[in-house]
Amino acid sequence: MRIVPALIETLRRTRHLLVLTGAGASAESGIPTFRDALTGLWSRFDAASLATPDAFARDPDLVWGWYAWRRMKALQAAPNPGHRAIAALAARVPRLTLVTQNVDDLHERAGSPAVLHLHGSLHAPRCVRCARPFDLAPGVPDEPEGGRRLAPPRCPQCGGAIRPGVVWFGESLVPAVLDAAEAAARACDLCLTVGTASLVYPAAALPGIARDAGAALVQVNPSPTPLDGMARHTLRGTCAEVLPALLAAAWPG
Ligand code: BJW
Ligand code: ZN
Repeated sequence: MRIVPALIETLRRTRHLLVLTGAGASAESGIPTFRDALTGLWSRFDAASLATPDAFARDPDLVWGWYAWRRMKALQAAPNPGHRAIAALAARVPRLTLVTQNVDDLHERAGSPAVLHLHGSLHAPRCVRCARPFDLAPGVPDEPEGGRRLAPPRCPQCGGAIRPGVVWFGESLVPAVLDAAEAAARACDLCLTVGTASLVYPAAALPGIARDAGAALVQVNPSPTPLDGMARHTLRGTCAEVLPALLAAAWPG
């Protein structure tokens, strides 16, 4: 992996680094990306058609079962060298804001504090009726490989159905989280996108906001993305190979 001297200089001079991650950041931890084909019970569906309020209203057991299975996969997964390199970057730059579209907690488990989760979390379900958080049983749920349909639990306070605490298509992001991410995009001098297809808004608008405010854009992705024409540097590789190499090139030893 060749990392050009200009990129090393940019990184070393960075005062406020915004890192925006997507599903590719967790791929090497064994969590399929959003656009990978589904397997098992869900092989007839695509992820985008399950991640909607309509899908949950139409068939709550199907959608809750899918999220229970994904929560199990996330709890069984471990952070990869890419997650760890991002946590290590925070010690190298004066300020780092980490914004993720991922609903797993692998950044936190790699040691990144204060992660802005634009699309919520697999681990924070809530009641559809009264919005109170619901306590999941601790530990890894005992889901069969391939998954199963599963009725959502009911809210102990009001009897409403419990839904995953994620942001589905057509739903608004939590305003305070989006505001903080946009403020970081306007304030950063380097925006590093990692493992995102950059197709889903408003997350996909953050690099453009950063660039319009004068930041350099750098992306890590093995495949082409809409940012290719906009990024100052594109590192064609996977997170777990590129990010540790970038860190070592900028701060050897
Ligand atoms: C690797 C790798 C490795 C692989 N290393 N890389 C403006 C224009 C057009 C449409 C809209 C717009 N504004 C809003 C919309 C509508 C919609 C939208 O964006 N639609 C687009 C599809 C066009 N947005 C919304 O509805 C948002 N809400 C909203 O805007 O509210 C106001 C509003 C409502 C209605 C109308 C207008 C405004 C909400 C979006 C919520 C997204 N939620 C999901 C599901 C979360 C829960 C769950 O996980 O189940 O979030 S969708 C899904 O996509 C998930 C992801 O976080 C998100 C982004 O995906 P990501 O991370 O980019 O992953 P992939 O899988 O797509 O790509 C993986 C990438 O990794 C690839 O590039 C690989 O190459 C790469 N890769 N291995 C590095 N090892
Ligand atoms: Zn309730």
